[in-house]
Amino acid sequence: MQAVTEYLLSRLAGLGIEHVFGVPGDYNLPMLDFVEDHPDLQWIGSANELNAAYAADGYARVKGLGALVTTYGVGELSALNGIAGAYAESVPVVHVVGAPPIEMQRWHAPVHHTFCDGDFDRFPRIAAQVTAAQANLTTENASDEIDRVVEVAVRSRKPVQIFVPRDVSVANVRARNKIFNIGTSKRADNGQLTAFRQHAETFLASATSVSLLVGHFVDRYGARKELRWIMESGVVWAAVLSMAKGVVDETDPNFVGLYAGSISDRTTREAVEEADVIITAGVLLADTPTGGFSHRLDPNRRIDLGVDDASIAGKTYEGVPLAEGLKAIAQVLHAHPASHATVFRRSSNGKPQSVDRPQPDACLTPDLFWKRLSRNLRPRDMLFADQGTAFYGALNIALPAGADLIGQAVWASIGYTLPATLGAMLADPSRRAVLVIGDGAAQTTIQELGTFIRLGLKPLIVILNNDGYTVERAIHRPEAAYHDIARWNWSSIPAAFGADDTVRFLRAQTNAELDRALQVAEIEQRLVFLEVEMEPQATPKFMDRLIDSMMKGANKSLDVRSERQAMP
Ligand SMILES: Cc1ncc(C[n+]2csc(CCOP(=O)(O)OP(=O)(O)O)c2C)c(N)n1
Ligand SMILES: [Mg+2]
Repeated sequence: MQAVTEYLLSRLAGLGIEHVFGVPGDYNLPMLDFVEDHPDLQWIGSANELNAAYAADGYARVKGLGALVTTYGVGELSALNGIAGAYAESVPVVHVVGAPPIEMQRWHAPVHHTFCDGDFDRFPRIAAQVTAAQANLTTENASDEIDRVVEVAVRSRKPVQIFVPRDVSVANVRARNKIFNIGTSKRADNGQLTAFRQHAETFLASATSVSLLVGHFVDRYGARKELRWIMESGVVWAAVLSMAKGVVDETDPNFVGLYAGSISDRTTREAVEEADVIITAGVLLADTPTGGFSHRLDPNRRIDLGVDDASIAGKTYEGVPLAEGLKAIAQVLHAHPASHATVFRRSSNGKPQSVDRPQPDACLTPDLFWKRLSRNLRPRDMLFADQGTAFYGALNIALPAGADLIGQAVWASIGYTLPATLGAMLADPSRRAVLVIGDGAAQTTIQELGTFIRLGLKPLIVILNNDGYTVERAIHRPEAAYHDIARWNWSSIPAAFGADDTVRFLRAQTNAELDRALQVAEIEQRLVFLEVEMEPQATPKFMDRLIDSMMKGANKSLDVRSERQAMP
């Protein structure tokens, strides 16, 4: 026998979780005792529940699963935006909520953190809207329900919620030894898979050029290995959508850049759209990643590899999981490589466009900043870029091999990346983390800086201080006061969050200052907090193109309907 919480924690630890994020409350305190005493788990107290959810999301993106514990009502609702973001971006997070004791719930008692109307189903109803599965534990159902929802999280790559009444959390259940494997997806239908491979073979036989457009599901469903195998064939030109930047090795000669519909670089766009066969792998063709639905991917020339099925020019093969689909394509391409095109020939090198040569004393612009920062990135770095000018600047740089860009391209909640960086660093301490976040976004989640300092983590954190909400200025009435924010003294922020000499503060306003600051950061052994000042209306060129295209796209609700895909 073991306590319900012990059982739950053994499940999480068995799936590779080593850190649990969250905020205590009287309904979850007995659970936290078990976390505290667990030999393989470390409690990471967060400044608030939203940050905990973001941190668990960042952790899950690197480790495959994340977890947080909050209290009833006040705690879980504070986490809700982070949980919904995990859903939108397909990140498996287990959200455990300490709930009032089960007898209180049965009496409909007017207890704290409720509306005192006896409705204990209200918050589970909310959770059902933003999670793939929910469980209300009782002593009778606890082990079955824990297994059921954790399995949903792992298989669907979506968040789940588990309500654990305080008394149930310490009650005994029978232990079991069921094993889950992260990375498992639905089993392939062998007949369908064979039919798909044969069709792909004939479909590709006469193609002299093949493009491959990669989306984030390739990462979420653990299919990077199969993708690399395709790249090794040397006969496809690969591009990524913004949600998948870093999934293809950008130093590969056949990597052709970021595809975002009409706002892509011309060479990238032509390589993707004009190939004889266009293969899409695990893509989500949402508005921002497609430059406002401006993608042109001829359905008749397409092979689409979805999460659970694949299709060729509209003919669908059910039961072909993404990794299997990629493997089948790799087999076909490796069997007849000579018949397809070879190395991609770049007219303007296929990589992001260069920007003007910087003047040392000139004020920094986003494009100059990113050009300089990208020189400092190393293989396997984790680069985080928050919504705002940061994310759109980051999309336009070339990443070193094995480096990843982490951000929220679709949910796009400002402030996400600061706690997500914390989570990701704990998930893989061997990788360096570089975070670039706007002043507006940072003001929403900056409290988690205290946790970095408390844990002795040493990322490079860059605050882009452009005096407010620059991306919003670019969209609508740049001079409006609602784009302004309080002017913080960023140099005193680290001390306010507990730094003594554990943080190095730097500031840069010109190219020369940025150069010096990054040289210092390169050798600094402490957390580096770098404030980069820019003009309030300085925007990355890529973002200008995106906003322009999105505005046009919004006016014509176009062929989106014909492009609408099954969301996994
Ligand atoms: C939680 C949330 N609230 C509001 C928005 C709308 N929004 C998108 S970008 C942005 C401004 C970001 O400002 P900042 O972080 O300073 O970045 P900048 O564009 O100035 O570089 C806002 C308010 C959002 N995406 N998420
Ligand atoms: Mg700003």
